[in-house]
Amino acid sequence: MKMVLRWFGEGNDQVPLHHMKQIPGLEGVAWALHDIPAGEVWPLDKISEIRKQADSHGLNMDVVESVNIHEDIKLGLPTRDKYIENYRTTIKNLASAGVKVICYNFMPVFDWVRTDLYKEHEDGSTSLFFEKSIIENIDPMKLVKEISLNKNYSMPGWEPERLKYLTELFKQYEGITEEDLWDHLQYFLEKIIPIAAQYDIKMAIHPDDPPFSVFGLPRIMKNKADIRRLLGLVDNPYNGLTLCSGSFGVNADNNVAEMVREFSDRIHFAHIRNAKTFGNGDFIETSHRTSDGTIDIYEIVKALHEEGFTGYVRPDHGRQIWDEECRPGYGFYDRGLGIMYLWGIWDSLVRAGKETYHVTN
Ligand code: CS2
Ligand code: MN
Repeated sequence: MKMVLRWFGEGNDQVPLHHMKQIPGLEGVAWALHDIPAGEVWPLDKISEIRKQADSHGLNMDVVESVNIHEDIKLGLPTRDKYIENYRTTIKNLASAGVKVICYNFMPVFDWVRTDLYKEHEDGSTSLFFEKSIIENIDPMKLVKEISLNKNYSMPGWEPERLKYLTELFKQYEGITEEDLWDHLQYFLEKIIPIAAQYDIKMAIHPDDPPFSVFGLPRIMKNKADIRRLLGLVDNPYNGLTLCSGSFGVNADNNVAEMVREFSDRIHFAHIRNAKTFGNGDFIETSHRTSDGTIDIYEIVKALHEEGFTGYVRPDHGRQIWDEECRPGYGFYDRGLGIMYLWGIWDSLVRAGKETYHVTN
C-alpha cells in the first residue's frame, strides 16, 4: 500500500508539508483546490503550483480528494452537460501533473454528516459524533449553522458556497428518488470514464457517510449491493472505489474486510479509520486501534495485504488530542498515530508472510 495524508493546501492546513514528510513511510498528499467551486475547471497554473510544493518536499500528489460534482449533475438537470465537460477538462489538466486517482462522491447536498464535532471521550480527547435522534429532529439549516459557525477552519464538504442555496437545493431534490440518482450517476460515468481511461486516471467514488439516508435525501453508495451496481454501470477498471472503512463500517451489516476481498481490483484508494457504534444508529469516531472501536481494522488491513493491494491508503479522521488546534476530524497527531498503527499491522503481515515462505521453502 502507498501511504498518503490529506492536505488542505498551503495556508489552509495547520500542518506544513515538511512535518508531514516526517511521518514514516508517507509518500504523498491527497489534495484538492479547495477554492475552486464545484463545476468549474481546475486551471493548469494552480495545479502546477501544487506540483512544485509537493515536489519540493519529496511528496507525490497522485491522489486528488475530491473533485466535487456539481449538484446539477446529481440532479440530472440539462445544465449538467456543461459541468461534465468542465470535469473532463479538469481530468485532462490533472493528468498533466501526473495525477493517478480522483476521489469523488455522489451524495446530494451534504457530504459527511455529524451532530457534534467535539464530543469528549473519557480521556479528554474529542472527536466527531453522530446521534441519529438529533438528525431525525433537527432542521438541516440549524445544523449547517452550528457546523459552519464555530470554526476557524472551513470544513470539507460544508463549504459556504455549496450551502448558500440550501433551501432551494432541498426543493430541487423533492421527488428525486434513489433510482433517479443512479441514472444520473450512470450518465456522468459514461461520459467521464472513457476520458479517465484515456488519461490513465482512476475514478474512485467515496461511500455515503453515514451509509444511510439523512434528511430524506436519496443516498446510493451504502453497501455491497450498491458497489456491485456501481461497478456494473460502466464495467471498466477506471470506474472504481474509495473504500472508506469508517463510512461503510458504522452499519453492522457491512463487513468491510469482506468488501475488500470482493472488490480489491477496483479499490483505488482506501480511507481507514475506526468508530464505535452503539446499536441505535449513533456512533463516535475513535483512534484507529481495532480494540478502541467496532470496526475490525486489523482484518481490513489483513484483507488488503492478502489481496496484494498496491493502491493508495490514508488514515481517515482522527481524534483531537494533546490540545491540538485543528479542523475537527483532521488532527495531525492522531492521524499520525493511525498511520503507525496501519504500518505496524502491515509490516508484521509482510514479515510473517516471508517467514512462512522461508519455512515452507
Ligand atoms: C472525508 C469525505 O472528511 C471526510 O469525511 O472522508 O469528506 C471525503 O473527502 C469525501 O466524501 C470524498 O469525496
Ligand atoms: Mn472517508
